[in-house]
Amino acid sequence: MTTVRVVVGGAVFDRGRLLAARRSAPPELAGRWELPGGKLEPGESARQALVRELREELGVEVEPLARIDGEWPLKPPYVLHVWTARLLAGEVRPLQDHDELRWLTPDRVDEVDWLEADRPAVAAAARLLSAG
Ligand code: 9L3
Ligand code: MG
Repeated sequence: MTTVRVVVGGAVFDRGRLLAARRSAPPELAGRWELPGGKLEPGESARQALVRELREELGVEVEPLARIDGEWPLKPPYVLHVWTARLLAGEVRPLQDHDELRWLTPDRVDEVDWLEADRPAVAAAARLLSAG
């Protein structure tokens, strides 16, 4: 039996915009945009992992809000879950694994080349932002 392992991504909202992060590593993903985040560590909840990952990768504190329905396949055994999150404090900086960050209004989320796995969650996040 194989057990799936969860990667959590954050749809980070601030002032009506969604955060997009461009990966700098690994080489096969470099240049593609994602909802920042990473793998759950043993014993961690998705919310805890998201808070830790965004602190490490972006230097900010976020409050996870709600999970976006769905689960998207990554390289086995990983699957992507996405949570909306609110920026609490700090200014995002690409500290790890990213070389550019962009805040996108919901009408402009298609302007960056998202990783395939992230696209459905990005569309859902943009709808949530548009709905206010
Ligand atoms: N991944 C895809 N979309 C995302 C995230 C955060 C991650 N929004 C993929 C990229 C890697 C794997 O999941 O193949 C693990 O991510 P990380 O720990 O390298 O960020
Ligand atoms: Mg990561």
